Amino acid sequence: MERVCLMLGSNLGDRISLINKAIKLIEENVGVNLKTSPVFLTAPWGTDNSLPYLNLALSLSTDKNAEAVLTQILSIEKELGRSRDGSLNAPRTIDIDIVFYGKQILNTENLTLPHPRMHLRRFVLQPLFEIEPDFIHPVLNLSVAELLNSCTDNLAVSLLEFSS
Ligand code: PH2
Ligand code: MG
Ligand code: MG
Repeated sequence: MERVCLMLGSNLGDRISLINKAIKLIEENVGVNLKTSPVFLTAPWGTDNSLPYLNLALSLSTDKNAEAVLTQILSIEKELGRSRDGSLNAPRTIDIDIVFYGKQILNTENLTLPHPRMHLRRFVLQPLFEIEPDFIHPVLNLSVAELLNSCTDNLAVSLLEFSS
């Protein structure tokens, strides 16, 4: 069994319902859900003219390898109406990214582990900090708490009230 940390994001459609549906499908198809972060309302990173996101982090225990997890999450994204026609940071109903797969370091055409931009993004680090503050980034050798402390991304990240 391996620990896998996922980042969920949505900035199109009924964001909270899409995120809840994604969590359910992840629990059914990826692994045992160990920890779920609160939902955060976050300013769009990497593009000025996009819509605000909801973001949330999950920590799971899985018996699937990283490629198999990726296959499952791509299929869940598709089921929840994710289109990949748009530009790189185009609005999306749901985006599910693998942030960490245990301590695995990987660089293939389909998958880079840990997620190559996670340490540059407060919208990833803040939710992840809520559930895995002591997890050590296997390349940077810093904990999530340390990465958050030294993160220079100042885009707004705030707790969404009344979320589960
Ligand atoms: N995802 C992106 C690009 N920008 N910004 C926020 N706030 N949240 C995201 O999930 C996000 C983003 C590409 O996947
Ligand atoms: Mg993403
Ligand atoms: Mg993605």
